[in-house]
Amino acid sequence: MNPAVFDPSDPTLSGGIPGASRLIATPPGHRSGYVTLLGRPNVGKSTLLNRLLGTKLAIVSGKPQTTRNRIVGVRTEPGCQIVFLDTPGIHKPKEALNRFMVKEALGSIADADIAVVLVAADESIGKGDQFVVERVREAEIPFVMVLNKIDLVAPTKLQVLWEKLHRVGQGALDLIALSALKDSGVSALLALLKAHLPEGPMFYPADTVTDRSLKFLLAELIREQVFEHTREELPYASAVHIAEVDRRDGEEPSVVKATLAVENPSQKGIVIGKKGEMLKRIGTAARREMEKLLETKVYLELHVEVAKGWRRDPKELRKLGYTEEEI
Ligand SMILES: Nc1nc2c(ncn2[C@@H]2O[C@H](COP(=O)(O)OP(=O)(O)OP(=O)(O)O)[C@@H](O)[C@H]2O)c(=O)[nH]1
Ligand SMILES: [Mg+2]
Repeated sequence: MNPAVFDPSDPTLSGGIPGASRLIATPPGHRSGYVTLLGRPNVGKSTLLNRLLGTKLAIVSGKPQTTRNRIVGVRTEPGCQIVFLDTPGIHKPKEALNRFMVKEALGSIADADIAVVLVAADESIGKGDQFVVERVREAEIPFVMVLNKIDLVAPTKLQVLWEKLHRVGQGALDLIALSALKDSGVSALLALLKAHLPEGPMFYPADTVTDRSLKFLLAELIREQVFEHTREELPYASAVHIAEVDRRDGEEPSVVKATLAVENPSQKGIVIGKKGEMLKRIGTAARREMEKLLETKVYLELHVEVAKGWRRDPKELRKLGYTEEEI
């Protein structure tokens, strides 16, 4: 499915809490609200967001700290609109980029009607998870504990995890075990959220899926392939900027001009690869994903540049879109 993308020039939607300033007429009894998806890195927040929306909106990878920004995903059905917030994994931040990421995640709590705290069944439930629950409790918002990735563990281990989750998640509305990847238990979570949402209006038009710009979504598709194809520091030292999109209909290819920024010349060498092979692999895979999103052929121009130490430099961070104004 090709998600309808938020159009910043649309007068029905404007800054602050996205869309909240101009409300769309809705019938009595309509329910709505903001639901933030929180948890440590790699627990499956973005996978769950995509499942809840029935479309690929957020990028996913097997490596932690994939998501860097808060991403709104809107689910509209008769009588109900849920505005989900996918968030970066909460971790101990070292660089300015990581501080931005954690702020994005923790900041979402204040905007939420309900928080969903995810933990992964293939990892032990520990201090990091406890930290997330404590932040939610502090904010005094209702929360649901989700044990994700249950497809990865034996039933006996599940029992032990479940008991631990009960202790860690004291005060939760409910606990739900699910597999976002295998789409098992996700409808139970949805039903629970709907039951606890307050009555309220639609915040977004029914066909809106996200508040994120097309440029943002396209940049993320390149970053996803960098995470997929490179190792060690490179995924974390990479950022993508889309300079230009010329979107076409029908047979003509859309043109996307993008820059992949890395932190130093040696990373540039690796990401380009021998005879440009690595960059070609990243570009080809990203282009295929872009073609699904745009529903046209895509011509992708992808350049690599060095933005020295960008993760530590607030000015560079802003240039690459890691700024609170972008929310
Ligand atoms: N087996 C299994 N894998 C899952 C499940 N949910 C997510 N994953 C995998 O877990 C990895 C991380 O998923 P993401 O959705 O990127 O996790 P995240 O919490 O958004 O990660 P960050 O953005 O880094 O915080 C990916 O390889 C997913 O395919 C699940 O239910 N079962
Ligand atoms: Mg994510």
